[in-house]
Amino acid sequence: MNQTTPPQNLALPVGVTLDRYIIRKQSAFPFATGELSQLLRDIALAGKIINREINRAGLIDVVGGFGAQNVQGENQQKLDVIANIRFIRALKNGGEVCALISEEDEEIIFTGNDHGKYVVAMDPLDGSSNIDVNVSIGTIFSIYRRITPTGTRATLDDFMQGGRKQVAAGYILYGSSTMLVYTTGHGVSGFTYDHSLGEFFLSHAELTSPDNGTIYSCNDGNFNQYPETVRDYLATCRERGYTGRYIGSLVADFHRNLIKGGMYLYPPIPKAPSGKLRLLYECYPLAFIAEQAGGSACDGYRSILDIEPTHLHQRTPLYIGAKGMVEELLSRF
Ligand code: AHM
Ligand code: MG
Repeated sequence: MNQTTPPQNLALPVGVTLDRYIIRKQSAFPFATGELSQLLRDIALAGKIINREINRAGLIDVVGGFGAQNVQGENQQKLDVIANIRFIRALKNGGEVCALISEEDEEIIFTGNDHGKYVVAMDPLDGSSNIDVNVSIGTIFSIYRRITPTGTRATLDDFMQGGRKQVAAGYILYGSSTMLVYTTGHGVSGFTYDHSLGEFFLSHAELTSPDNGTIYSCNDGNFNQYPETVRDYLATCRERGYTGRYIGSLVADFHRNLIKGGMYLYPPIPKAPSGKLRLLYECYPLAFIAEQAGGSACDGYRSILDIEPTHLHQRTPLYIGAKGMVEELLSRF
């Protein structure tokens, strides 16, 4: 190799820390005051803390049911509660967020920072049924600039702006490695956590979804209850010899499909007639990322981002992933 020419990958930003990357990209943010940058860094910090708790989950008595139920009537795991507390604390301390909503809390949580310009919708620990079996789980977040005047108390309207008004969205995947993936509407970037250094490093400078794929991800146990259109589509997938992969952690299933090419499906079923997943803090943020990566997300009729929100914990059917797969399914409805 020519000694004076650096290897090509050294010329790329891959390997830069998340903090440095966010600061460098700040000028591309819609409101480049530095507050959104700080907010993203606060979320990353909370993610590191949760990552530590998850890694210790087998060692200390944090695994298992907490006894309480969340607003959807599901048993909360202890780590759900811990993750919720960690995120709320990080966002309160940060000062950029005036209010947030969480899957774990029925009502809006006010941070006390009425001068904060942003509101956040989050699922602090998704895929919680996988916690106590050491399977990948994730955090999902969505950020809006508030529409109510700063200095006043945030209201429901700040959260009801619709998916297209998100200024940033992302997820943290606690998997075989921990990754933070986010978008501010200028493509999708992925960062991998280095435990020994305590830093997220840019590992996926520009995440793009393959145009098409051969992986379908859904709960096969619900197959007979799916709408006929979905059953027909899945039958076609099987005839074509596609691969079925389902972890049961939305972030992990979405992430795999984003890298490899596939579609995640959670159709309406009798026990969840509007679908299971929540629009504001599960579907909107992942749909924003999917579209930014060149993929697609719909509820069977329209883009997820075009669904009008009506309440904080609203649910929707979700079909998300490679554009070609989502479009083929959509064409059958
Ligand atoms: P949760 O928010 O209670 O963890 O539920 C969401 C999860 C998703 O991560 C996952 O894809 C889905 O629920 C699995 O549901 P099911 O067990 O019905 O297949
Ligand atoms: Mg969830």
